[in-house]
Amino acid sequence: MWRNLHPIGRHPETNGYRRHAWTEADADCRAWFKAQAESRGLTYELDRNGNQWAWLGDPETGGAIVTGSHLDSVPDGGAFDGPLGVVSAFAALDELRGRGAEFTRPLAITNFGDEEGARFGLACVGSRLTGGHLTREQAFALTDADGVTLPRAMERAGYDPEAIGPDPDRLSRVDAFIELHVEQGRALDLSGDAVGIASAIWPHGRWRFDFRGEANHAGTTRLADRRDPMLPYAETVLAARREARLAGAVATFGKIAVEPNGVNAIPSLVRGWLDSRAADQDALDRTVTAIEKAAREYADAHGVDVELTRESFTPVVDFDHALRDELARILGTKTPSADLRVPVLGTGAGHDAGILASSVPTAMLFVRNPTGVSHSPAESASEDDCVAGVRALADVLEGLACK
Ligand code: HGY
Ligand code: MN
Ligand code: MN
Repeated sequence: MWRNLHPIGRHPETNGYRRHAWTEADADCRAWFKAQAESRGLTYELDRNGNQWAWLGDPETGGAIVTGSHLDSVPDGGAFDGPLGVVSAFAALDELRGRGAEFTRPLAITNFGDEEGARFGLACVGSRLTGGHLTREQAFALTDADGVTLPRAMERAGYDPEAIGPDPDRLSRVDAFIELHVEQGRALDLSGDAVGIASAIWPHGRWRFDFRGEANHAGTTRLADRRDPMLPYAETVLAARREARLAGAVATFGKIAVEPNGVNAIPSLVRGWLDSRAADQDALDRTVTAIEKAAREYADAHGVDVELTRESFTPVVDFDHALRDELARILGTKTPSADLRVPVLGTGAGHDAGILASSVPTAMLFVRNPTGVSHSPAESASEDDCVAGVRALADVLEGLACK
């Protein structure tokens, strides 16, 4: 499975993945998912928001246990973020069939679309639409860097954008959603464990800073006469690091767009995107407020205007305690290798399980990432740890959905 998913959307020079929503690479990943589902005799289904479901048993029965993740990536992302959860779900089903497990309720494996928001800027579009956290109007207004709107992109990929919307009936038939994901951090590497259980997801968001100055000639304009938006942008990036450190948060300016983007032209506009996260809402609010205040002061000092727009936000997710503890019980007792202790850990990374947590009980399993590096071609996980993850997921699914 891994080998025939691996080459899809990988860039030959960087070896990073460019599996962005509703592109050809995304279509190829979706074709892979459909083939895996059908080769196992599962009932393949596409929901109104373009999320893919592979069913064992009749979803109408209700009480389904669902597991899966996403297949899309950030620009030049790694191989594991998302795909490990989907591949492990199919592999865990294979393992359970090998054990002769008898399912007492429906099981579904899912691929949630556009989790990374790499193309349209909003994270978890597929699960947000399904969970009713994104209205049609908001979704229809999403636009990529080339001005293509989400509905146009969906249409070009052969999907009907008119169908999108909340799907409460579907979610009412789900008893629990479990997402296995490569850890995006080093907690398991430091604790020496192959698998962990998620406790919470930090509140996190994305804000766009638009610094508007005055385009002019780079060679003939006196320094005193400039209104250069690049300067307050640069000072704001340094302020973001300072304020995050003070608040014990994280803040990243990882994306910038400059107009007209000419070497010999003072920019008219510099757009910078801030990603900020913190263990609690108060620390996040303090960080972003301080960065915004600094940005306005710097902009004023350079005669530049600045506008701030919040493009994406996910409040803190405290995963369902009963389900979390049930996973710990199952893994603590069922896992054959007694040395597989399963620590419970928080994360700063967003996930579909976080979005769906407000609709159904959700939980996450993390697989050790030996360097913690993610959102990079260098992202890795050992085969042994990935197998331990599949076994743990199989144990959890057996404990929740089988006799
Ligand atoms: O940004 C995140 O935390 C996730 O990878 N979408
Ligand atoms: Mn990611
Ligand atoms: Mn992910």
